[in-house]
Amino acid sequence: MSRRFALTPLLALVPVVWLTSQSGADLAIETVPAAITTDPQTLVMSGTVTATVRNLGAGATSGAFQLLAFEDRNNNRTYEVGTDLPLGTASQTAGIAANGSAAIPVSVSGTVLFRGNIIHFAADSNNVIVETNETNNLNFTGRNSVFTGPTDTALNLALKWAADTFTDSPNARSSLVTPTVGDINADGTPDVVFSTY
Ligand SMILES: [Ca+2]
Ligand SMILES: [Ca+2]
Ligand SMILES: [Ca+2]
Repeated sequence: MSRRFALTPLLALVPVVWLTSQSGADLAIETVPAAITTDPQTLVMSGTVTATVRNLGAGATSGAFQLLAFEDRNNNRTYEVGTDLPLGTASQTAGIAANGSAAIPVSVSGTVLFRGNIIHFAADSNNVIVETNETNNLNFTGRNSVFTGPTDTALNLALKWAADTFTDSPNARSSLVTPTVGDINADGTPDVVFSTY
């Protein structure tokens, strides 16, 4: 009899542990806003932006989790309280099915270091969803930015003006001042003004 009573509490714990580890959810941020409105003078970022979170796993999420937007001030691509700047959080209360996604709006507010700075988003920032991969929950603005240079970067120099063809003082070889640009004769075309000797 004493052996039967000893096993009962142990068996009651087993299903709880099994269900949690077998949920199979895996949150990842699929898309983030291309840009977030920032006042160029005050550097205050504001507005509502939307990030899309996808469940890459084979199991649905259960329970609410938090989405965090922040400025990564120590550039380590993770959020540290007291170091990084939190800009806003949103709660996703509905579950996300396997391979399903949710567009989550986040109200952001804060003064960033400079206009256009990269903003990070972290899914399940409060770490309540057990996932098969906990290392892919971040994404950030500008990630898909690419540099598009001119198709032909070769310099094709051409002589625009020659001093000896000037109407005034074609024999002058030096200038006293830094050339100034202005539309002197109001014809809509900028003029270059300087004195020579
Ligand atoms: Ca994940
Ligand atoms: Ca950080
Ligand atoms: Ca998690």
